[in-house]
Amino acid sequence: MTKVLNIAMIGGGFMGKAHAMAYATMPMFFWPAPARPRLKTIVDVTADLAETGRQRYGFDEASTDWRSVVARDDIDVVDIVTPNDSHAEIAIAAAEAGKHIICEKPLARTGAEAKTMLDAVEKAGVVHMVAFNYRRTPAVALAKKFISEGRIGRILSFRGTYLQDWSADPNGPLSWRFQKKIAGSGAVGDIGTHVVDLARYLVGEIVAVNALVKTHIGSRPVQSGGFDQLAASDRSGKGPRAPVDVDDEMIALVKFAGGAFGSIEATRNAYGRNNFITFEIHGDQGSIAFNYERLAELQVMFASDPADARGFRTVYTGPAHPYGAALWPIPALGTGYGETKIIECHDILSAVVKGETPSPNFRDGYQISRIADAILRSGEEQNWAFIE
Ligand code: NAI
Ligand code: SOE
Repeated sequence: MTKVLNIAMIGGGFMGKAHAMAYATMPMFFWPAPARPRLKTIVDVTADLAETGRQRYGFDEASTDWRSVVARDDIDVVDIVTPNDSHAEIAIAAAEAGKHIICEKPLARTGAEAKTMLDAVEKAGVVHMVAFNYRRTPAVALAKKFISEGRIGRILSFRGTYLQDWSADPNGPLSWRFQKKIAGSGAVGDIGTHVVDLARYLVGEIVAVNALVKTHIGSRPVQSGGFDQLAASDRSGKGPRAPVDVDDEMIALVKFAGGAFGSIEATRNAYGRNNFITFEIHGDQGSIAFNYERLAELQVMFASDPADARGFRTVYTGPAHPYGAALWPIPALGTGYGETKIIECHDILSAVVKGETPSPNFRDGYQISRIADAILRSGEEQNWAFIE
């Protein structure tokens, strides 16, 4: 019989919805499922929000007290989908209570904070994952497969971007994502870390960075409480404004331990770009290119192709590719953001059942936070920053 794992979800905003959808649908895709998730309890800051989450996402119970929830004997997995400032406190308490943990990215606001979380999960011996889900896009996993098989040879360079435009309007609200005490940093931690995860996954460890980091919009209309209004409709700019104390944009040169080099860019102010996560990787035997805005496709070029047929070709991911057997039966039927979260849900529950350490885990999350720290430090000092 399929094992049942009881889930406690802390936070019911954007990611609460994405993770709840993944728990509900994962066994429809991955069957036999590693475990059947039971949506036991959802926690939010007010009784109204928690109850709305319960009804909307299908949890048994609602609560406003994450401390008592993570300590309960009948909870197996704690899913942390709150803003970044509460990840550490919740994760450490959950680890001390012996719960397995999936925590949204970035793992923490700083490398030092992430280290306290890593220490707690390792001490407790629980399974842990950080939710950098874009590496679970089938086309990205296919890029990893090609690189691991040596199909593009030795990696020479990586160019990665994450460009969005939801914060380009100076009258967009000052949500938690623009407040250092809550978010830790701006574009660097929020979206740059996704590219750092992809770079480490595909190419290897990053050992040094040299970055430009800037805040273009110095103040925004105050948004008091509530969850992040990423695309708020009220852009009148009326009402009091408060300072933005995080970065808007960064461009970094990066050096990899294996000798490759490259660049990483992140901004949420790039008009016309929505979820423009791209990478282009050049090897000495070929190249790979990916754009999340066309996420079912991988562009590949192999140097061994005949001279008269050289050039990038489009591979449409489907059943022949990573995770494909569990998804849809025909290539290019369409996969989306939801599928990355369904795959992520499968992989964390599978790791829990098998007692394995999945990737990316809190050690990866810690290392990524250290790299984010180094990017910010380099931006301030206008110099190379090294990650030992
Ligand atoms: P959100 O603002 O939409 O929702 C956050 C929710 O957490 C709200 O319902 C809020 O009331 C609740 N909350 C805040 N503090 C809480 C506490 N102490 N206890 C219980 N509930 C609490 O935020 P969103 O977009 O869902 O982001 C949450 C996390 O997910 C962040 O770390 C963010 O960086 C990450 N994220 C990851 C994405 C990905 O693609 N992997 C996409 C969007 C967000
Ligand atoms: C906002 O920039 C955001 O929701 C990020 O927080 C997520 O990590 C990203 O995947 C989508 O955009």
